[in-house]
Amino acid sequence: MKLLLAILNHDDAHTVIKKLTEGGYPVTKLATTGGFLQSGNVTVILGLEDDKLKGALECIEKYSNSRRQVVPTTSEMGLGYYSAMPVEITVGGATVFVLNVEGFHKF
Ligand code: 2BA
Repeated sequence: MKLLLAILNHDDAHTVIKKLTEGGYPVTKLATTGGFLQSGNVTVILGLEDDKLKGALECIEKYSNSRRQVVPTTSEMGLGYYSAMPVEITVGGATVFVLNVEGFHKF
């Protein structure tokens, strides 16, 4: 059995979760915050039998989009002056971790 942790872009999360649920994959949704952008994203947890892993990954990949985003940074110009330098970064699609599960219980 595997535990899948997928960090999704907030804008994709609704569709990804809907498609996973329709596909018969059990999903728990967590509201999370990215450390770098300090903005909201969504993490989903799925406990899956090994033969379901591939299908779940394909579904997440299909409905997660990467985006270019401009973020402000500041740099020191000398003499105490600072300049705001926007930089463009690529965020997502999805960041996915797959873990082996040692035990699974429902009490
Ligand atoms: P954030 O930490 O808010 O990062 C958002 C995006 O900012 C990242 O997109 C990446 O393109 C950029 N970024 C992050 N750290 C950076 C840095 N030190 N310098 C320059 N750019 C940087 P993604 O890589 O697609 O990550 C999206 C979100 O997934 C992250 O949000 C974070 O919440 C999570 N994440 C990504 N990699 C992770 C990891 N190895 N462990 C835990 N969470 C991770």
